[in-house]
Amino acid sequence: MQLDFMAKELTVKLVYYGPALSGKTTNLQALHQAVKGDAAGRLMTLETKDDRTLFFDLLPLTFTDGALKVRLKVFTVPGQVIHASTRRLVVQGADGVAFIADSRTSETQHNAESFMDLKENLKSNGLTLKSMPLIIQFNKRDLPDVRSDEEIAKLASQGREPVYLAVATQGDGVVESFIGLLYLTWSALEAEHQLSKKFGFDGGAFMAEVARQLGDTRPVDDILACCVGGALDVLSPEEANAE
Ligand SMILES: Nc1nc2c(ncn2[C@@H]2O[C@H](COP(=O)(O)OP(=O)(O)O)[C@@H](O)[C@H]2O)c(=O)[nH]1
Ligand SMILES: [Mg+2]
Repeated sequence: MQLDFMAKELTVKLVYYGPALSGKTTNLQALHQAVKGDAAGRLMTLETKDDRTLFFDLLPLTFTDGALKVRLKVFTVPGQVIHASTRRLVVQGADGVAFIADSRTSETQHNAESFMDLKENLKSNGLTLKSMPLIIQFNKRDLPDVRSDEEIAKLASQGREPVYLAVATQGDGVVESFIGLLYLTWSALEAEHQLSKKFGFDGGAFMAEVARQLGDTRPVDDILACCVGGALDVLSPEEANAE
């Protein structure tokens, strides 16, 4: 997080992580398309001809609640094994992470490897998985041979992270995942920096504004309730740093 006190501007870094081809870039494209009005900047994506992310994608989004201007920089990482050093760079200074898993049973191993890789890369940046606001999205629910809803619900019930189901190519679950991630991230930043007290920043109004700009007019609580497991609780800084 970067805070410009004079300009009352907060810059938050969100990272979409996951194995190659799980749908990270597609999530950003769907978010970009969902934005109503001029909250979104240009989606910068660097793709090779086989449509794999070469470096990273960056989607800038800007929202305000009146008291504070919040710039969200949403990044993706390249999933291929050879881009390990790039992934380490991209997670540097991340305030929140969405892990995009491929739901197909054939991809279970790749998901697990990527999750371990995330853990390692956070560690090498002095961050821990436990203290990082994190949501998990099981994408590609439209394909055959995916892990069943029951299986994912069971997995979700075993972990702390909120879990979402998605078909990113159709935009399903994309905004819900993003709102869940933003909620967790904002709650963690609030716990650490007391933004509401310092700036009169209204987190609830801010979340509602973001959802509205993404074309989702439901009450924020209803959007947050779309997760199929895990909890949208935030650990206190003390809890997060405890071993
Ligand atoms: N069937 C299906 N294909 C998807 C879905 N999400 C992404 N894809 C496809 O998976 C491929 C890789 O997606 P991409 O977003 O580039 O993956 P990334 O490597 O994680 O950035 C592309 O061909 C997408 O169209 C989905 O929900 N369902
Ligand atoms: Mg990509």
